[in-house]
Amino acid sequence: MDKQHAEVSKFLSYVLRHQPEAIGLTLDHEGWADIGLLIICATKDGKHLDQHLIKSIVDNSDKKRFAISEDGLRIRAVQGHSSQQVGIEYQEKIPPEFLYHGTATRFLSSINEQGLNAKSRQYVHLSADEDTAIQVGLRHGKPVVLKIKALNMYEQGLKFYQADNGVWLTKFVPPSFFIQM
Ligand code: HQG
Repeated sequence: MDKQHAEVSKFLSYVLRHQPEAIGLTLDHEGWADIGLLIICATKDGKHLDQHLIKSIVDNSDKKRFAISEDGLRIRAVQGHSSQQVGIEYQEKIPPEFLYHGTATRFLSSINEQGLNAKSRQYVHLSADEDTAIQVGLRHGKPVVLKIKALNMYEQGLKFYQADNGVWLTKFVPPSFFIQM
C-alpha cells in the first residue's frame, strides 16, 4: 500500500470506527455508511476520495479492515469500533482452546491485576496466532503476548465473537484465564 492509500485507510478507520461525527457522517447500528455520503462529507473536510480509491483500499487492506455491502452502496469497518453509534451484532462462536493478545510490557502489571478490558473500544481483541499478537503488541511498545484459555472461558459462560476479518472479540478477560508467555 502506498503512502496516499495508507493515509486514506487511517482516515477511513477514524471515521468508520471512532468519530463519524467529525465529518458530519452518520453510521447505522451495524456500522454502515453510505459511500456517496462519505465521499461528500470527506470532500468538505478536504479529503478527496472517490469510489475507485475506496474500493482499492478495501481490497488491499492487509487486515481486511473494511467491507463493502453486496449492493456496492455502503461501507463499514468490520471491527475495532469505539463509536456509540455502532453496535454490530456479531455472531457468537466457539473459540479455539487458546487465543492470543499482544500488548506492551508496561501494561502487564495493571492487566494482571484488573484483567483485559476493552479500553476505548467495544471489545477486547484477540488473535488465533501468536505472530499477529506480537504485531499488535508492537504498536504499543515492547511487546508481550498473553495466551488466553479461551475455550475454558467459553465453557464458563463468557461469550466470543469473530469479526469478518478473523479477529476474535470478547468483552473482558479475567486474569485467571491468562497463561503468560
Ligand atoms: C491494553 C489493531 C492496562 C491492551 C490491532 C492494549 C487489533 C490494558 C490497550 C486492534 C488493560 C488497548 C486492537 C488493563 C487492556 N490495564 N492496559 N487492565 N486492558 N489493556 O489499540 O488490542 O490496525 O484499543 O492490552 O490489529 O492493541 O487498528 O487495542 O494494549 O486487532 O485494524 O490497552 O487494533 O487493528 O489498545 O488493538 P487498543 P489492541 P487495526
